[in-house]
Amino acid sequence: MSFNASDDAHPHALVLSTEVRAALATHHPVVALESTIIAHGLPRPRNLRVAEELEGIVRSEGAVPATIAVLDGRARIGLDRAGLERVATDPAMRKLGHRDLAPALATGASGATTVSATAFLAARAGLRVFATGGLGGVHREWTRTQDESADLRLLARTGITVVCAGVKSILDVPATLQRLETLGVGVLGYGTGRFPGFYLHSSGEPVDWTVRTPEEVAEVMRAQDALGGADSALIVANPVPVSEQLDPELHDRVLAEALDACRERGIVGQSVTPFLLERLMRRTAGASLEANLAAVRGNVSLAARVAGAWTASAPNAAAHPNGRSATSHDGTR
Ligand code: PSU
Ligand code: MN
Repeated sequence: MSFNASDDAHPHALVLSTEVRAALATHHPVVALESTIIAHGLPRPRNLRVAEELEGIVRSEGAVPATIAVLDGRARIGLDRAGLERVATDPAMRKLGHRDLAPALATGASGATTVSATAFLAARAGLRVFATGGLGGVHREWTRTQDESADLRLLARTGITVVCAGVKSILDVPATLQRLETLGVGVLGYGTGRFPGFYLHSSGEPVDWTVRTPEEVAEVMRAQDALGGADSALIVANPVPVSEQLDPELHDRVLAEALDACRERGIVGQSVTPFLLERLMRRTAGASLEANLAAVRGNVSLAARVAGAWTASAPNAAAHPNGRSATSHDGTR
């Protein structure tokens, strides 16, 4: 599939920052960063500082950050300081999954992008590496609510490498891993044979493949391409260090209580994940937030190194041929 700038009703559906566009053109490493964690996953005003810190981590590893969000009906790939500030502070910022992108563009809405929307836009723009905290997945109440994050199906059909600390531990982790297997999404444990547990170093679940360096991740990406192109995602599951994880006993106790509260209040749909994350933060006196941030920082740093290893090993594969024609220039930076 390709969509072309000149014959599209929304000719500038994707707007790349000048810096991101230049990086892609010169095969310089770029890392996509999602914005839902900033707008809806972290408390204000710390969220803006975190957004800037994460971009700084990407830069310190020699890559270009591309935080992704929709502003006034335009999908932005790479935000300037004012854009980041809007994502972090504007109370009208919606939460946009992949399916929300078209209505948001058509109506001129603004919103932060989840993993599903960010991965979609990043791949369309020609980016291959993406960092986040924890993926969405199958919720523990699935048999009653059928709540499975759109992240999973989108990753099943998007060729992007996602560095994350596993899936959020508020989810049914074994069920989510089963779905990833069914959907054909590759999972690599980074330096571990266990799937990470987001706030926790380990979820206790095994992974089938372990890699130990950014170069090894890049080799797997090249092998995807050698097999005819990455048409599903590669998850690099990077655990938070044991020294920075949430106390597992505290985690289990507080999570059980938060899940009860969520059920009692009848919270459903897009509000479930932000509710649970916020509840955990309050009931652990901020300890879950620190573990979440430690995980995200580690993922962003690793993603930048993976992007570097990948552009070094496949210098002409840095841009996706379909993505580039759908993009335009925003005149910043
Ligand atoms: N990782 C975090 N914090 C978050 C999220 C991920 O550390 O807030 C967001 C991501 O944007 C992910 C979303 O896509 O939570 C999942 O929401 P849902 O379960 O409603 O699909
Ligand atoms: Mn959901």
